[in-house]
Amino acid sequence: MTDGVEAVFDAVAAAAAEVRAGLPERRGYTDETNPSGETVLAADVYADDRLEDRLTALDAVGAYASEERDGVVDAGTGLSVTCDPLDGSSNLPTGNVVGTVVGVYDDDLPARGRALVAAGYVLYGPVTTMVVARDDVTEYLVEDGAREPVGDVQVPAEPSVYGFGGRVSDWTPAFREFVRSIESAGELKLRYGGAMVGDVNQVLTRGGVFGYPAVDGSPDGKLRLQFEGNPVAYVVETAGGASSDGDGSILDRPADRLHGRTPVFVGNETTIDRLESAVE
Ligand code: AHM
Ligand code: MG
Repeated sequence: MTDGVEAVFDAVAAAAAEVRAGLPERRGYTDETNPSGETVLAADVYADDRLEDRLTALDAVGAYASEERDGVVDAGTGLSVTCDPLDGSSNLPTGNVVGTVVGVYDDDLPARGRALVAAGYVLYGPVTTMVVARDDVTEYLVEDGAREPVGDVQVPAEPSVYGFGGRVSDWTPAFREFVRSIESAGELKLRYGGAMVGDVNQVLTRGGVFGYPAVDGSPDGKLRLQFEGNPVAYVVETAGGASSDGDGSILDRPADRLHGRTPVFVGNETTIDRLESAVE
C-alpha cells in the first residue's frame, strides 16, 4: 500500500502535469488579490484548484492550505498539506521558470517547520522536475503526470552561486555589507531568477546561497513561512545544507499566522553561519 506522504507527491505530480498543460492560456493577471495582497494571475488560481482537488481527495490528507486562499480547507483527518501553487508566477509573462512548493505537516495549521514530515517542489523549467525531501532528498522527472526518480540530491561542498531578493536600497546596511563581502571574496557568482524554486534548485545543484531578507517596510521580508520558508528550509537542511531566518533555523520559527512571513536564507552551512554573524 502506498503511504500517505508518497500519495501526496504522486498527486502533486499528477496536478503538475495539468498545471503545466494549462499555463499557455493563463499567463495574464486577473483583477483578484490573494491574502498577501498580491494581484494573482489566472495560472495561480488554476494551479491552486488543481492541487486542492487532487490533494483533498486523498484519504491521507486532512487539511489543505495555500498562498492563494484565506483559510484552511477541511478534508477530514490526516496530514496537513500546504502549497504555494505557482511560486514565482510573475515570471510567467516573461517566460522564466516557475514552480509549486509543497509542505506536508503532521500538525494543525499554522504549524512550525519542525512538524514537517516531508516537503518538496516542482520546477517547471525546460523539463518538469520534482524534488522531494523525506529521510533524504530525491530528484524526479515528471512526465505524463507521474514521477520517475533521477537520483539523490546533496548540497555540494563548495558554494558557487548567490541570489537575494528585494531592492538593494531596501536592504538593511548590515545585510548590504554582508552581500558586498561575499561578492568581493570573488568565489560566488550572481544567479537570481525571481522564482524561489528556481534559485533554490541552483543552490542544490551548484552550492551557494539564496535568500529573501528583511526589507524596508517589511521586517519579515516577502516569503511566507508556511508555504515557502518552512518547505525550502526542510528540503535544504535534509540535503545537508542549512536554513536561517537571520537568527537560527527557519524550522524553529514560531508559526503565529497562516499567511505570516519570514526572512529566508538557505544554502551551504558555512555561508549561512557567516550570514547570521553578519546580520545579528
Ligand atoms: P510568489 O509566490 O507570489 O510568486 O512570490 C514569491 C516570489 C519568489 O519566488 C521569489 O523569490 C520572490 O517572490 C521574488 O520577489 P522579487 O520580485 O521582489 O525579487
Ligand atoms: Mg512563492
